[in-house]
Amino acid sequence: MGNSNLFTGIYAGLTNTYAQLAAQNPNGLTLEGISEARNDIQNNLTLNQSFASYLQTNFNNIDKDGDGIISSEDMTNLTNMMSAQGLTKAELTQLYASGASGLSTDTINNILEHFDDMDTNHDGRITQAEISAYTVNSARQEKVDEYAHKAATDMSVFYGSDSSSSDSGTYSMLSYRYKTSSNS
Ligand SMILES: [Ca+2]
Ligand SMILES: [Ca+2]
Repeated sequence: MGNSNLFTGIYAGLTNTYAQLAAQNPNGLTLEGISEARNDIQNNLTLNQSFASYLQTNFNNIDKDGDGIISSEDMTNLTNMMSAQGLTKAELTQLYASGASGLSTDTINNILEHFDDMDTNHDGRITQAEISAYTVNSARQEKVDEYAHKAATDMSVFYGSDSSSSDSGTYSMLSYRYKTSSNS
């Protein structure tokens, strides 16, 4: 997953959908304006209904100053808030399904499956930082597991069995001690 932000497509999708809706409502984007735009057959092919639906159902939260209009400032606050606080499971599920999020099914399933483990501050929201930290930890854990496995394999070679003890000219001091103590 690297350091790229997985949610960039979601922010861009919401912002672009807002821009499209705002352009059709030059006097300000109201809840009614979103509803009309969603029902307007001329928007059928161009309006992303998932993003538009999100703006509609979360209208009052997005319209922080309560003037009944989602301004571009309200949108900036929304994406900044999402970026800082993260997305809920429900938001991820809904916005991923927009088809414009850029998130693969594998990626989203992986996140949803490990959501609670990734959500290290347990606020019900997942941030890019939490996902990155989890990914790094997982990679590290895989290395630890790999190393432990390799070490265990090396150990059995290292100590060998009694039948193979004769063919070894490369015993280390540790194995020499081991053999010595086991023979005494
Ligand atoms: Ca407003
Ligand atoms: Ca969190």
